Amino acid sequence: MANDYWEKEVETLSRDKLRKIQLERLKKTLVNVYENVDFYRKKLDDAGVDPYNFSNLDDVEKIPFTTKDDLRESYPFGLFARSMDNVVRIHSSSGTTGNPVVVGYTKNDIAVWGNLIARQLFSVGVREKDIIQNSYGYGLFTGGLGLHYGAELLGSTVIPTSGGNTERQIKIMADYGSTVICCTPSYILYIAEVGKELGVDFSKLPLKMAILGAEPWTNEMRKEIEARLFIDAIDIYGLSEIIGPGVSLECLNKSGLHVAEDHFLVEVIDPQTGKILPPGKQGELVFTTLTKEAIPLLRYRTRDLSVLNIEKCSCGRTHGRMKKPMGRTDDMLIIRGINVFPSQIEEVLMKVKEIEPHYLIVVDRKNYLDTIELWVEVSEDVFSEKMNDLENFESSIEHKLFSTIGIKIDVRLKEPKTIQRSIGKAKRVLDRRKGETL
Ligand code: DLL
Repeated sequence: MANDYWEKEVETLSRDKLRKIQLERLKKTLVNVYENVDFYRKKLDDAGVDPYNFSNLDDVEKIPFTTKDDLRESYPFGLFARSMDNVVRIHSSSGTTGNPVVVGYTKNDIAVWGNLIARQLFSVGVREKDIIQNSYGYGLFTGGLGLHYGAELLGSTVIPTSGGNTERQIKIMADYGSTVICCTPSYILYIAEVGKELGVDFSKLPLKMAILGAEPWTNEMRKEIEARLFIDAIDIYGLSEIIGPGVSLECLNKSGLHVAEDHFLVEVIDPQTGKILPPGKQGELVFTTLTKEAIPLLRYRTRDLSVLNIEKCSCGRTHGRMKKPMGRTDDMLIIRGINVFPSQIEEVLMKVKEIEPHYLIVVDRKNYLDTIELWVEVSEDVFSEKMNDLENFESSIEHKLFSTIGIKIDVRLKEPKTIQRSIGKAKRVLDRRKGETL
């Protein structure tokens, strides 16, 4: 079934043809931003890039990067290449500090986005008969509305539940027979937990798939989710700046997320030097939009870390795959000089059978020294069973963490349901060095 295509020709283009299309579209994008966005006219002039004579895709490295700060500094509409007469939708993503990033869409941008999502959902076997419970937040966040229109275009039935009200979500899932759910990986775990409390047997529900993203999650977490809900868990990636969800999606092989390369030019760069890295090397993802009209971005630095693979996939698709993003350059914790990613900790943790997939990494500085604690819940049974032996259990996890990551992390086992649950993006790190509080 998944060997059917929504747009076979585009999805299976040879790399050569794909590059030709990318070059044509990049040329148009360069002219669009040069003629309509002061910021880019200056940037391209300064870099000596002539948008009217751009003839080689490899010259992309001459184009300057765009950063989140550039977007924040041009708040709200400074990077728009179209007037408001042509912009039909606004979304924004709120950072914790500074101005939010604001993005706009023309009618065509919305149509392209919907088609992309439809193509991606189709690629994992979603069809007209499916009932999609869309539990991504509706509103300024791109998740809810972004998936909504693509799912409708595909012809599936969409239930726009948005996030939250978890008991109602479960009732709807059971009563309306949702076959697919879209939400964050942390929220589906919460749904599983509440469902269990309500006595729901997920193996008896029609639910068969979850489209999970908007935050990093490991393959170990995937196994946990699939086992608890008796479903396939598929990774979806995207960011507001580039379009929202729909930048890439895994196929059923679950071996990398296919980037919609006819709409986005993807590069992986060395975050320190800015140099392009070859496929197979880990670095920062950089995207250039190739068809966006309202707010096209050139070489946008995502800060997300991944690895590219441009080999043809056994699903038949030729669009390159990005490895599950393992985190962001700015998520990296530096603990007494050692670099640690939350995803490394999650990977080790999820292999320990007795613990629950709810954790928080607490970083602090005491007497000028960085400290790192891992708060993790254990199930009710384990908590009472191992009550006398918790210390030993903690040390055994500490040992596992040390042998994989090379740093001493103090494990604090917590009673069930003491770590905050999330309905959207989970907060996995509490960095008290930055003054963060619970
Ligand atoms: O999170 C868009 C989205 C909605 C993606 C629904 C998938 C599903 P932002 O709020 O702008 O947009 O956040 C974008 O979230 O740069 C990554 O750091 C992170 N992120 C998104 N998807 C994934 C994923 C949406 N599958 C930021 N794995 C990105 C890891 C992800 N990180």
